[in-house]
Order: sequence, then structure tokens, then C-alpha cells
Amino acid sequence: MSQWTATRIADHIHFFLRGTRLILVSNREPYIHRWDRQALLEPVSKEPAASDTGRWNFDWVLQVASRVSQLLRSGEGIRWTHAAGGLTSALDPVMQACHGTWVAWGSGNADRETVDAKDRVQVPPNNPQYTLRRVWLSEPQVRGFYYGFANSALWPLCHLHLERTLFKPLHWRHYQEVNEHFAETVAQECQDQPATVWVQDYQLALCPQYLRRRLPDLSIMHFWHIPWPPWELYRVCPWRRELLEGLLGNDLLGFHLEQYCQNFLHCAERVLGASVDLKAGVVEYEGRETWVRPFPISIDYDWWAGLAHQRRVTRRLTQLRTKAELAFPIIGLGVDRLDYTKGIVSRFQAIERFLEKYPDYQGRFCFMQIAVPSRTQIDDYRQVKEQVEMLVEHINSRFGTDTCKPIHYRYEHLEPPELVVYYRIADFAMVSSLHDGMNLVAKEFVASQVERKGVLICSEFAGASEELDNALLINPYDVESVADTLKQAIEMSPEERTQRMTRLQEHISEHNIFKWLAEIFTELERIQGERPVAAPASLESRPSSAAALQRP
Ligand code: ADQ
Repeated sequence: MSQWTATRIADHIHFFLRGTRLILVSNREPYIHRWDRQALLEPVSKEPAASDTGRWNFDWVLQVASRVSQLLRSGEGIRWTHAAGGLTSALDPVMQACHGTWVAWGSGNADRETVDAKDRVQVPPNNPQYTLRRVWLSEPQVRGFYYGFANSALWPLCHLHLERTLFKPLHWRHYQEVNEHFAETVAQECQDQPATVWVQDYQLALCPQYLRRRLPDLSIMHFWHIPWPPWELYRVCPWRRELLEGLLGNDLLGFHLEQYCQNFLHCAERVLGASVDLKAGVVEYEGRETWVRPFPISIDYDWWAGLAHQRRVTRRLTQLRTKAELAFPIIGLGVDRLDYTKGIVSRFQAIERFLEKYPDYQGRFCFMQIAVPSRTQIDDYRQVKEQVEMLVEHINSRFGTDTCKPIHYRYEHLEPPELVVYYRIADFAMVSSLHDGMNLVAKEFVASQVERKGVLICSEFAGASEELDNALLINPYDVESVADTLKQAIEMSPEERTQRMTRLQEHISEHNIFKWLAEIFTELERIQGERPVAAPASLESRPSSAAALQRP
């Protein structure tokens, strides 16, 4: 069990921040407002129409009036949801504890209706604890910045898919423009008091430099959630200098693995001629230092394990097992965003080879693939979806019958309480990424193993494989050996399964998301060198912010 819990991080966060305000910057927002017909039917609030004293509750009356006006205008009301994704769920409690500001793109179609005159809204909407400052992007900006440069150039480049990279000057101009816009917004938010700014991911590579120009003494750090490519590949980017200079606006730059840090340091040295200390992980460029460090991200282990243990999950599990399509002695599982980097096509090729090579398993084995729709506006994503679906049909017609199909494919987003049922039902899960910064699905599967009987098969090219040496590691390009590993997983003895899974669980419960956060903030503190980090003496006795830390 980790010494780092949500509560402890919340207690430490003010200490880490040394009195500064935390400003988190990301493309995705933690809360989204959308127009929704159903929302009008929900109760407006828990407040009674009249107070105990018999006087009318004015807020309630205003809410009702607003609903009626919405109904007359469009027949729809506004509903808010949490943004899906591990990162927003992990950082939301931290923001609730430190009451900071989160700057993000307002992507919901009712986002504008819910902000004040300064584009701010207090969140969580049902229990306001921190400020969400929304940034507005035009349609052409979303196309050029998000679908264009971020996801058709940087994403494939960082995942070593050179043949898919699309370098368009117009996309680049939008990327610069949007990064400026984010930097300007963050600078406005920083004006009233000292701040620590934490930028997230590859959509905002230029933001640190743009921000540094505006506020030279600001404390800025960045976490890059995807791999950084080796120099030999990175150098093809027409804006290779600008991207590096953008990131060198940071004091601290984090990647998942040491390998990605080394790749970045080499690029800074070779492309910019910066002075680089590969061992210490520091770049000196134009009179400033940027520290480059590995911080392998993780999950809220206790939250996933708690969810998996819920009685209603067990009930749903029993229900699912009786369904004809899952009534097989052996069930495999794949859970991914439908992305070409996740190696879903290679996975299915290996399954086909397995059924061909070991025919005894035909009719005794099924594989459940849950693919969440992703970036469907980009051609490469539509193509990979077609490829996957054709392969599913091909394998099912080759090895299945009308009633018994070896592959069950769901193309949809599942909420965690449903996802966890599949994590529990599976005898093995397969992560076959061709290249992946970390891969959180691997860790979620492990945390959800109540009976410790599942086997994790994990690609050597997913960052997670570095930590998870009790998984069965595969090279997804080697179809023949993946087919053999499938057999090994299925035939593994119950004792070995339990032993491997116990070790995996020990590792992830210790190295959880809160440890990741603590290590990042501790490192920032060290770099700033103003005082050593030590737990405040009164930590245990201080009032806890745990109430704010219930994950959605
Ligand atoms: P992703 O590429 O999105 O993240 P991953 O780390 O696997 O990849 O996270 C996927 C998340 O989506 C998981 O939390 C999973 O539960 C969820 N998910 C997947 N399929 C789903 C489905 N069908 N329904 C609902 N939820 C689903 C990027 C990098 C990774 C890195 C993370 C975090 O590409 O390498 O691990 O950021 O840094």
C-alpha cells in the first residue's frame, strides 16, 4: 500500500506550492456543459420552494424561472458532466484541495452559457471548490490546432509513425495561435498573486515559452504524456527548433520514462546546440535551465480496486457470464481508444494465428474488444477502424458459427463501473501497443483483479512494461510469438497467475497516481532549491481535505 493517498496529497499540496496558487493548463476541461433535453426534467435543486420560515427561497425561484426560459427558447436544458479520462479524474481532487485555477478549452456546446463575464465558472458545479477558466477556439482553430498539428503531426511523429505525419503550415499557424491564446489567458489568471503553472501534454508545447516571455520569473512545469521520439526521427519536423524552444520555457519537464527524457535531451543538444547534461537531466539554453525527469504515471489504485469489489459489480459479472456470447471457458479482453498506436490490428492477427495453430481452442475461447471512438475526423483513424472491423468479420466467419463467435467487438465508451466488470470477467487482458507513453488500461486491469486470476499480456513498447515485469511481455510485430504467448497465458497454472498478479498489484498500489503527483511536486521544489521538502510535523493532526477528494 502506498504511503501516498488522495488525502495526504491534499494535505501536502499547499506545502508543495509554498503559498503560490496552482494554475493547471490542459487542452481538455474537467467539467463540460452541454445542452440536453433530459436536463430540464431533472430536479432543479434539493432546496425546498419555501424555507422553514415560510418565506420563498429566491435562488430556487430563479432556477425554475431559468429552466422555463430555456424550455421556451430551445426545449433543452444544460447538463454538466465530468470529462472522461484518467488524468482529469486524478487532478480534479488536487485542484479541489488547493482551490486553484484550471485553464482549458471550453469544448461543450453550453460552456459559454455557464461562464461569467471573465469566462470563469466555479467547479465542481454541484460543490464549487476551484475556478475553471475557459478558452474559446474557433472551428478553423480546432481543425488546425487539434486535429491538424497536434494529432496529425505531433502524435504520429512521437509514436514513430512517420508515414502518417502531415506537416501543414496552416496547421502550424493555428497551433502557434492557440498556444499564444492559452499563454495569454494563463498570464491574465496569474496577475493577482504568485502562481505555479502546470501545463499538460503535447497540444501545448509552445505555451511555456510564450508564458515565460510574459512572466519571466514564473514557476512553470509541464508533463508530456506521450513518448518523445529519437533525434533521427524528430529531425524531420519542419518546426523542430520552435517546439524544443517552446518546451525549454519550463523549469521542469516530465516524461513517463528515462528513455523519452534521453531522446529529448539528445534533440535539444543536436537541434539547438544547447548545453546538455545527459546524466543530471538538465538543459541550459539561452541562460536558462530546464530539468528533464521521468515520472511514470499511474492510476488511483484504491479507487479502481474499491469499484471492482462492489457488490453490484459482482452481480453484473454473474449476469454477464450467463449471456450466450460470453459463455466460453476462456475470455480475453482488449480495451483501447481506437488508435493505430494501440496495435489492435496486430492483436487480431495474433488471435487468428492462435486459433489456426491451436485448433483445440476453437469454440472454447472468445476475445472481447471494447474500443472507444477517438479522433474520428482524421482519415487515419477512420481507416484503422475499417481495418479492425474487417478483421473481426473475417476471424468470426473463419472460426465462428451463427451462435458462437470468437471475437466480440464493442465500439463505444463505457463508464468505469461497467468497464471494471469486463476487467474482472477476463482470464487475460492484452495490451499490444506499437508504441505507447505508458498505458493506463494495463494498470486498471491489474487493480480490478479481485480474484487475482487474470493474466496481463503487455507490449514491450508500452511504457507500462518497464514496471510490470510480472506481465507476459510481447513484441506485437511478432505475430507467431504473440500467438504462443496467448497459449501460455491461457494454460498458466492458477498458482502462477495468483503469484504474478499479487506482485503486479503490490507494485501498482505502491506506485499510484498520488505518488506520481508527490514526486513531481517534490522535484519542482528541489529545483527551486528554496527549502528542502519534508513532511510538515503537524501533518497527521491537521484537518484533512479528504472530503474534497472523492473521485467522481
Ligand atoms: P491514451 O492514449 O488515451 O493516453 P491510456 O493510457 O491507455 O491511453 O488511457 C486510456 C484511458 O481511456 C483509460 O483510462 C481507459 O480506462 C479509458 N478507456 C479506454 N477504452 C475505453 C472504453 N471503451 N470506454 C471507456 N473508457 C475507455 C495517453 C497516452 C498514454 C498514457 C496516458 C496517461 O497515450 O500512453 O498512459 O495518456 O499519461
